Amino acid sequence: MGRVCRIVAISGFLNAAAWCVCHGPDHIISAGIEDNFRGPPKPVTPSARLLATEEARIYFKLYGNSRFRRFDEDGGNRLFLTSLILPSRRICSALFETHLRRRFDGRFGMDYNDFLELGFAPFCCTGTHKSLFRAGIWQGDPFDLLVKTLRVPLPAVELNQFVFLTESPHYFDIMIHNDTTVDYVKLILRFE
Ligand SMILES: [Ca+2]
Ligand SMILES: [Ca+2]
Repeated sequence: MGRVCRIVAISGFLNAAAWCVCHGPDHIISAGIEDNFRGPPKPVTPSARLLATEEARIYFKLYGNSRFRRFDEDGGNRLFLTSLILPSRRICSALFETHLRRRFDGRFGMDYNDFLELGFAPFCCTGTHKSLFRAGIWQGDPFDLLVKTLRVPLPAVELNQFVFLTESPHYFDIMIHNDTTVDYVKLILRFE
């Protein structure tokens, strides 16, 4: 079913910035398994562009292949890189979800500077291969919060621009740095 746009009357005037409502079921694209971090580690599938980012090149240079994190893999100072493939359909709404566990107890440790980056590697500021989200993972949380499910709404217009202006396959790239264990990653999409 298509998208429905509603015209809103405010104070007797029609508001041109009408809001739109997505219909149809959720379409889920995921990687990893929702098993609450149960071992053994499961493989990641980073795109070539994600592997070519500056952060990945630094890890390769310093540690070879020994410091890349898989799903459900614990340990400090490991870079998590994986990618999901977007379908060639016009997206109406998008929500990213992941389940994370911090390595330390929050009072002392190196997870304070961990961050999540989402978008299209090499995560430029402009153009189609840009970053859509980058922020600290644990900043502002209570010390005793060690596990959480993180949900990030994403701009559908940016996802559609990438899907329709670049060649397939359309990789949605995910980076998590670098003392945080990852249970799974998921994109919840609805289409127009
Ligand atoms: Ca860290
Ligand atoms: Ca898992």
